[in-house]
Amino acid sequence: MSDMTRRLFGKTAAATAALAYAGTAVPKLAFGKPKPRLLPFPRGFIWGCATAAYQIEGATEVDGRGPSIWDTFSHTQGKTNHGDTGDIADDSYHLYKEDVASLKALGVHAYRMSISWSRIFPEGKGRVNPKGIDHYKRVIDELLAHHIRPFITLFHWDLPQGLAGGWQSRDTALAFADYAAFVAKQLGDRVGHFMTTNEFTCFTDLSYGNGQFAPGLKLPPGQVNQIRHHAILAHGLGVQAIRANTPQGTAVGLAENAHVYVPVAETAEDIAATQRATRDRNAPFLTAVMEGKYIDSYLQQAGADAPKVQPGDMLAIGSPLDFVGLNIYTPDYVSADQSTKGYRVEAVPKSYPRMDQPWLLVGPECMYWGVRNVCDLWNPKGIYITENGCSCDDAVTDDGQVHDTDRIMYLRNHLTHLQRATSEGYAVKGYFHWSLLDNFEWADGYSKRFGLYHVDYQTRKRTPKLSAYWYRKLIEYNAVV
Ligand code: GBH
Repeated sequence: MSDMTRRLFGKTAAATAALAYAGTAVPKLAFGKPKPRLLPFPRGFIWGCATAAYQIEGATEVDGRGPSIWDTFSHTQGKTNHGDTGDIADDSYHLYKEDVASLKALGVHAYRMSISWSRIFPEGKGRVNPKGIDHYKRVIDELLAHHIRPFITLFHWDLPQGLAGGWQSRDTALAFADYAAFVAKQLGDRVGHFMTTNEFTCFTDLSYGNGQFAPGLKLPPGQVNQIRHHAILAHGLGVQAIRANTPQGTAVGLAENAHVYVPVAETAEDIAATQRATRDRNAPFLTAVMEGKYIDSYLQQAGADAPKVQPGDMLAIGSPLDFVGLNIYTPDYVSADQSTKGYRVEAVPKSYPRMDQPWLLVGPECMYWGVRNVCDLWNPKGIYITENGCSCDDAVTDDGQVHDTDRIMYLRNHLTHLQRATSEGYAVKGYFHWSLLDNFEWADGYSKRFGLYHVDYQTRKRTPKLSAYWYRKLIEYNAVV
């Protein structure tokens, strides 16, 4: 034991270690071999992986699929890195059985996937393409045959190109409800969990406000607020449509990348400030969905740019949910202050650690606080982490393996903080890793890799990374390992 250790702990190293174990019953394996020290998750916790249709499927012109705005956008010069498109992607449309085998090898209980709207309704509304829905029945049956539960997202950004005006048009929300009703009716016998939409801000603000995502428009704030309103209206009408067309007990929710606020210090003041920030900064989306209204601070700030709301809209938007899906990647730090808002969101210093993306700030406490803030504010029936993961500079080395110890570091830390949330009794029921396999990372094309499986884009060969091994062990132990 070093002098430093003695000074810090005033005990022998052995005593310090014993203290760390105190109160932790060391679980035994069936054969009496002691398990390593574990941070256990509740029994029945659901472990899964997530993907989205346009990012993995390819086969964009197969079996009658209609074009989506992401086909148009990715084929427009200068919109994606290297001009990459989703034309082939991981070719999961054809290789779905291999993907299910990969899921099986991980031992996951569930798979979150999305449906391509324009495979089902090639023009977005009207004519149905039976081959589209048949494809998803096959994929889902393959999952069920391997005892993997499908969690279905109806909309993950690939809006049918045929819908005039896209999300600028209120009609798109109505078309979404019709699409949701049809899919729910077709798949409701096989699917226990539906999510309406994925990440409002990405297909509204980033798509119509700053032009980074399809359709790549830069509209003024008033129009963007109206688009946001159409998006959450689509969600609300979608919830009603799914409920009306599925058996009792079908769980309906959404997947939202709410801003997550972490208190600078875990004091009562800073914790209260994170709650205020959570409610305030998520006002156009999650707050509106959870409360069925636009809160005053949002309306005041928007002024004349506030969305035009029709009678009945807010009732639909506030439709009760069975679960809230949170896509959590990064934190923002908040402290209490004397302003009228009562909180301050701290600026991010240049030296803040990140994964292989400028926006991917590493702050594993976001898992705990993301769950806690949402529970403390709105007490939803359940929460799923519908996405969490990171991009790393992964490569297959000479030994044929991908040694992504950085992803394991990220995962172990994030899941440790998620475990804190479950151990304190917050109603988190499952976790979906983003992503099962490397895929089309939107405007970043294929340059950013998020998978537990590496994909070779010449051959479409999938190779499990070291993190896949780690995730398999986590699931086996149902504990952070
Ligand atoms: C999720 O978005 C998506 O649901 C998923 O499809 C995606 O593949 C995954 O995460 C990984 O990115 O370039 O600085 O303007 C996560 C939220 C919102 C994070 C858009 C990146 C762009 C930031 N994303 N954001 S920036």
